[in-house]
Amino acid sequence: MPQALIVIDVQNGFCPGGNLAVPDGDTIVPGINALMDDFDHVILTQDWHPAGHSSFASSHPGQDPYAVIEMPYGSQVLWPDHCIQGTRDAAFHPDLRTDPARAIIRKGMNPEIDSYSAFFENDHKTPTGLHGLLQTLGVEALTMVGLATDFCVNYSAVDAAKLGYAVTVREDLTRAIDLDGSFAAARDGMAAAGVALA
Ligand code: VGL
Ligand code: ZN
Repeated sequence: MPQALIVIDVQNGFCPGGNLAVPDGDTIVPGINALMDDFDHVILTQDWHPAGHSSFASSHPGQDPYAVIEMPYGSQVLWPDHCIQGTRDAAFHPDLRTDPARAIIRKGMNPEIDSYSAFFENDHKTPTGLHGLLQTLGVEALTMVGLATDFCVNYSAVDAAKLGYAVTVREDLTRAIDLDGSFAAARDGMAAAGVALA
């Protein structure tokens, strides 16, 4: 049965020096690179926002980064401007191997809706196309790594489990933002969804 490695958002923006830096985000790159050869398919995701995206605090006058507001699709953390299409911040970490990737799934492109999950936008309905790709390839088991554990990895892993995939998150190859206990909540949520934390 083919297995896929899903590498979530290993981009400059989430590494030290980036606009939404995750502590030690860059330290997982060598381990992820080494893991790629063990999989039938490697898929990368890339947070890829237009300027002025609705998830940016700068798009909401009077709001500061990390405030939480209500959007039509649910609550939304407001982020610093990050991963704007075509910028250095949005590029993959320069040491990440990209040659083995079968596909790059870009997300967060709709100006009105954030997209943490590799499968659906944050309305939990609009697909990115990743599920269709994996089905076409006959993939039923996924291993996930990347950034950030408590946001994009968490949402992707929980959606994948709900879609019926066998999901393993290699926690040693993820790093967390950890806002107000979001890391502990994410671990509980993933475990409850049947995701294996390895
Ligand atoms: C992410 C916040 C905003 C992530 C992306 O990759 O975890 N987090 N955009
Ligand atoms: Zn983002």
